[in-house]
Amino acid sequence: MLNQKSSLTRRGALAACAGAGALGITGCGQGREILYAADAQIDGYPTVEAVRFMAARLEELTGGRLKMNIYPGAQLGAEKDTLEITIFGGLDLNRVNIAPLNSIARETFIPALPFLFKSIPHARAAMDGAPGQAILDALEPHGLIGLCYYDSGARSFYNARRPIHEPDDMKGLKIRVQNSDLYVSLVEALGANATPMPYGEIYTGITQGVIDGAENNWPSYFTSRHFEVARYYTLNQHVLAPEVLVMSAHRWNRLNDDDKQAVRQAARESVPFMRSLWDALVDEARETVVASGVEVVEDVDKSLFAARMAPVWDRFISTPKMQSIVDDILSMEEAGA
Ligand code: GTR
Repeated sequence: MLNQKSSLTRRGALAACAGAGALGITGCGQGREILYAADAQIDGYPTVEAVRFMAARLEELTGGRLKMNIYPGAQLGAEKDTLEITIFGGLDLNRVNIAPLNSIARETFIPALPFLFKSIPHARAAMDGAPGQAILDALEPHGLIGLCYYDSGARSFYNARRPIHEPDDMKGLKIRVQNSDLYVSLVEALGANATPMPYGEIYTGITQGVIDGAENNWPSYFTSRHFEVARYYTLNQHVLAPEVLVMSAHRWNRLNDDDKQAVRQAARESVPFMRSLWDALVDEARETVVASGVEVVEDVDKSLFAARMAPVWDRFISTPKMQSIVDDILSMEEAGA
């Protein structure tokens, strides 16, 4: 764990390197170029390991010229803040959930629409295909290059108060959400109170009663240790939105064409690697959490949650372009994706 002093020193180093890059001075790090990457998840989490895998491939593909330094565990700040830094060019790469991108490009609302994807294969096919690419492309005018998606499974509600069997059980609960209007709407649609808050503050928030619970996938619920303090988990699976790896357009625009291709290739190759780690961690998380005695509500009528959350679709699909991406995603499911 970094203390505040070393964290500040590291920030200073980052700023100096970014500044050097902006002046066209390469080789911040003995003749090599270093790309700085952030992740809010802890070291060892599949997204962090995937970016490490990418770093190794990038080094190989560029004959050791492009290296990466990866800072996991929100050492450089919460996702919302590191994204701003990435847009300004103070960070080169950032692995984030799609939710904090919602306030940057509205197309990113699409994968977070409740009950959009019918299955994990459907979500993977849509994100790997044309709809996913259209959403990544929408980031570019906002200073971010979308490189690839990683899995994030299904998000479900957990809390410290009571088991949730149906939407009405959510009434009055204070539920932490990511920094996204869509997530606020999802939770309010169930009659609960939505509290946007950084990921790193949830554990204490629950122990202190500032919030009653949150929502996330099995691996996050497990690795964040939220399951220790929020002992009711309901598999209502309202959102199957992915993680995203983005690069600062400032840095991207200074790469030559070969290096751009190497970055894209290394990112692409890290996706199947991430998914194999992910699938294994989902199983491990579920087993460990269940063994710890958490009350898991599996028998839940998802259609009741879907019906309550349905108005969110109309509210957040705000352009014909967005509607057409949504239609493409839905047709992929019909085609048996
Ligand atoms: C996790 C995701 C993190 C972060 C977190 C959250 O599933 O991997 O990047 O977005 O959720 O809820 O803040």
